[in-house]
Amino acid sequence: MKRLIIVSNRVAPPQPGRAAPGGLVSGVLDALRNVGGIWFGWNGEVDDAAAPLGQASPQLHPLAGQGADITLATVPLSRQDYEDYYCGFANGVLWPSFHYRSDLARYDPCAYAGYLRVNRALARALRPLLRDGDVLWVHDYHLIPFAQACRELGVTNRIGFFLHIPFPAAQVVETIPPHRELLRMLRGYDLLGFQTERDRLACIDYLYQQREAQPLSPYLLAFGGRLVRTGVYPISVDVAQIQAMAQQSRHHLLDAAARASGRQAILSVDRLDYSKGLPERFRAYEHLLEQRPDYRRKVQFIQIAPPSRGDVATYRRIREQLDASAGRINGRFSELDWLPLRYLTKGYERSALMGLYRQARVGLVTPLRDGMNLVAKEYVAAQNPDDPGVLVLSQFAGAAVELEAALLVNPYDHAATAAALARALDMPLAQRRERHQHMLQVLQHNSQTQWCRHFLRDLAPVQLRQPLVIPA
Ligand code: GDG
Repeated sequence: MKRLIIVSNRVAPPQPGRAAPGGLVSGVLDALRNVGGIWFGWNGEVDDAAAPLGQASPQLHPLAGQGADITLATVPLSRQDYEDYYCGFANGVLWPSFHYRSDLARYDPCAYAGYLRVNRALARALRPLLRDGDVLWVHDYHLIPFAQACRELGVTNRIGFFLHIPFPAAQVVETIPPHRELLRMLRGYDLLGFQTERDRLACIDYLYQQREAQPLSPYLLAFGGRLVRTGVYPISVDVAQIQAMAQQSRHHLLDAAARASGRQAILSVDRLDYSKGLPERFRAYEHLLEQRPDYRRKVQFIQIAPPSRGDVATYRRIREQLDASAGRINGRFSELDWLPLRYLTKGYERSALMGLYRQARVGLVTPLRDGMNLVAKEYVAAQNPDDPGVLVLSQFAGAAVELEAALLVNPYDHAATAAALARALDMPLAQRRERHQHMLQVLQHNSQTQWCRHFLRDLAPVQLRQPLVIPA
């Protein structure tokens, strides 16, 4: 059986006694558990004393208790590499640009050079661990050049790439100064996987416009003299695991505040990121309280927002903006016995979070752009099917393609979002059940297991009926 080699920016395995992992990690482990292999990437540590990643050899740790033989192979990053590759180019340029926020991108040629340097160094570090027949699955925008770097070292194994974030329209990609050189490096992959058809089409459209690739069939490209397949694989969640966690959660975080008062909870959970639409969402809630005084005291909005990427300046700014906005809303509407908004900038244990989802009458998930958004799927999975809550979901999240039975909103339209909130709060039980059942069926059909299975199936060599001449 072939080994699977997962390559991701961060290797973050579950720790004994710590919170159960989120969708990406559990999806990756699910894939590895079936065949065994290696999970390779950064260990999350920044080593101030180290020189930029050069000849680093990965630290190897077996991952116990998984059934198959799984090894974690990790490297630390030097301060310079962390600043250039991670903060500077990946999160300073690619993340904002791919989320249609070119205005927030700060391009620095040195950071881009660092991004390429780290990708090459990671490929060199992995190379000695590879065996013939290993299949490589590379994750996300940090690692666009990774396959090309492997090819330059003589690696001929199958290599697939999955983009977790949106692929934007060609004109937006073109705002990234080295876009051509960068995206040309995708030709090192055998399979390019996306969350939605919209993302897949945007990518091939860009490659055709740049004359980098030509279509051979709807899903096959001739790209740099190689045959490259494309496909759509919506990431999902483990419904049974979430149901069990939500039911068993002993952390009834809402009990004290909500149960006593009978207030309905509106819940949002996001990494503190400008793509998640928090200021717009706060504005929508404020609009609801302004226009509909009858809801005051009857609802409570809980926003959980663990900070992330605090070393990137744009993330510090969004935090300041939200502190001010939360203060204004609570200042305007609070009563001695009612706090309209609970804004919590810290993380919670996963099982507690699933319990909280189940108790919230409304799940409010309104990113301005999102590859998929697992919170939306987790919220649906965690509900009590007999008395489910209502999902209010941004039309710009990848999840909206599958979860069309949610109340879909344009997050830039705060009045419409406020109206959807009111509709969700008032929705009769029969309609809540019908919508929830529809969404649950979708999650059971497009499961987390299917995400892995379909990607790996399509990464197998393409069987052609007749030899193909691939244009150079
Ligand atoms: C990227 C793409 C795509 C959040 N707060 C806590 C916590 N979380 C967990 C959630 C969820 C995960 O973090 C967030 O996942 P998302 O999908 O919502 O967003 P990104 O982090 O931006 O992920 C996204 C995803 O990749 C997968 O492909 O869906 O579009 O941007 O699982 O539950 N978990 C715990 N405590 C918290 O306080 N334990």
